[in-house]
Amino acid sequence: MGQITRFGISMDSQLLKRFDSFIYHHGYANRSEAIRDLVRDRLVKGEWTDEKVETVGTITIIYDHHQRELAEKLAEQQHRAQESVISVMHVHLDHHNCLEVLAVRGKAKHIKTLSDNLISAKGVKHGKLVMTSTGKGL
Ligand code: NI
Repeated sequence: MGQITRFGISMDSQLLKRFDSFIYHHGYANRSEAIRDLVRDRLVKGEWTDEKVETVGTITIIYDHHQRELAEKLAEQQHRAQESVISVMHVHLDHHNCLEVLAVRGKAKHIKTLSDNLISAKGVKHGKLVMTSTGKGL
């Protein structure tokens, strides 16, 4: 972390009231911490549109492993993108359903392609890409 700089913010009273309600409901100790998080969140969003930046994220999918050839297809996609996949956790939720969480790292477009390929596969019931950051520069 660099040097701390204090600065003032002018804001519409109604907007500030809503912001204070937001920070209270999300457990923030003060406005500064909430504003820092909002700024970081916006910067991370920017990282995912910059082709030069290395991104980090997770892809979560829920699927029925009885679906014909699905497990093989999902494994094939992951092997094809093996440079982006750091780690995979597989949980057998019940007799039918599996939960898979992939930790991924690399160029945003490669990770988005992998995520789209996994989530759109027939038999995947739900999926989500969480786009976060290496943390460098935050
Ligand atoms: Ni399973």
